[in-house]
Amino acid sequence: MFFDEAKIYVKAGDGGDGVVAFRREKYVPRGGPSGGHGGKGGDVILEADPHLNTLIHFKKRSHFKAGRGEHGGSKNMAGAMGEDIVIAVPLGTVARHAETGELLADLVEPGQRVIVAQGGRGGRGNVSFKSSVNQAPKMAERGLPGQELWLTLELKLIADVGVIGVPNAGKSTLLSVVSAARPKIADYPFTTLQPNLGVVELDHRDLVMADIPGLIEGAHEGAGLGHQFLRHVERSRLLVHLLNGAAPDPLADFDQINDELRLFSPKLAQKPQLVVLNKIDLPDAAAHWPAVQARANDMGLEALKISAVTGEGVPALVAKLFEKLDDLPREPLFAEEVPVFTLDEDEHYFEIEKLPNGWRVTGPKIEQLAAQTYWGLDEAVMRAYRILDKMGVHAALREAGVEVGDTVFLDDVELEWVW
Ligand SMILES: Nc1nc2c(ncn2[C@@H]2O[C@H](COP(=O)(O)OP(=O)(O)OP(=O)(O)O)[C@@H](O)[C@H]2O)c(=O)[nH]1
Ligand SMILES: [Mg+2]
Repeated sequence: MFFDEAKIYVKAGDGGDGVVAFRREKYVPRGGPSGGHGGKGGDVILEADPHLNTLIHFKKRSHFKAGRGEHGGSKNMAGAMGEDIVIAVPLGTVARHAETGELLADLVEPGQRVIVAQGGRGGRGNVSFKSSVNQAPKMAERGLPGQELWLTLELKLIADVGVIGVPNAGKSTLLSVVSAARPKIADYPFTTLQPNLGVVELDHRDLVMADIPGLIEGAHEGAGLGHQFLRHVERSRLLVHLLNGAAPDPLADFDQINDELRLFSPKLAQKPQLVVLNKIDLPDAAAHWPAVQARANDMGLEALKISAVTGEGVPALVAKLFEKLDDLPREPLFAEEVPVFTLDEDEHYFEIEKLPNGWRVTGPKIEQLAAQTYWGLDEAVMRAYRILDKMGVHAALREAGVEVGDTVFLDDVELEWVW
């Protein structure tokens, strides 16, 4: 398969901070809590856009950031949500986490959207921490950072037209004259070792044509090279069956290749075929034409004759390809992999590390707590300690040998241990 590739950096918006505030009312010395929530940060979204054909636009721009959530207001006002950013990609784009390789999105439907980086949650204002025992909480949460990561984007180009035939039929020559592709061409079999793809244009429309290595008897069992590449044309909508007009018996080749297709995959054998006799510039090839045409007609197939070298019949072939494709539905691309967005498996998991000057605790929940807590507010700190206790962090630290007065880093927040 042919890939177009790009690497981009995405950063979702940070969540806005929650606020500590109290109502001021006439005759009421101290009103209830009224600190609003911070807004959620914007998400980074990929959207499949049918008007795009390549990933080339990411050469110009490779960094994308969504908006941050606003902080909460004092009068119970929630902060505004950060704005999402929508990145348009062509159909057939697969997005992976650049470091882990994890599949994040496989965009196949026009307009399909997938969130690839989640905006951070807004922090809760002190309204949320009011309880029967604490009518006036002096604590709130800070917003969480938005996810940020590098993505690799790969575009799987699916050929609309697959050119099949025996070695030396002139498949690569044909591709080279109808597209900008420059495949290797030579007068011996198996010149083509890898599929070549080219874009064929006509009146502002385009189609993708694939030229694969030549097929021989036994191809379905792995003889020659064609076998591994038949999959490549399995998704194409139309096959051009190219016959080598210079061969002693092009029709025998034709039958042979059709047998191989059937044996490899019935689905492939049923694909619409256009029978094309090549090398018609040679007298021997021209002599084969009436028989080829008759056979194709018997099978209900259309036949054309061309010379890829002189160009005779080539424009008619190109026009025919576009005409045929107009009537053939696009296959849904592929559903081998389902898009998933996984969160960290065990969010309570943490690790303790001994540093020369203290200790460091890390883990997904620890990271969240460190970012979320207003470390200057006693009540917020007490709450954080309670959560750490429930998670078993205290016990683990004690076991590791932490003593009162030691320095403990919660992710990157420095604390003096007081337990
Ligand atoms: N006279 C004549 N020769 C042609 C024509 N088309 C291709 N050839 C020649 O046929 C030979 C094989 O051409 P390729 O395009 O490499 O054939 P292929 O089908 O890609 O071959 P493999 O990659 O080996 O399967 C080359 O020497 C071409 O110049 C044609 O229309 N007329
Ligand atoms: Mg070739």
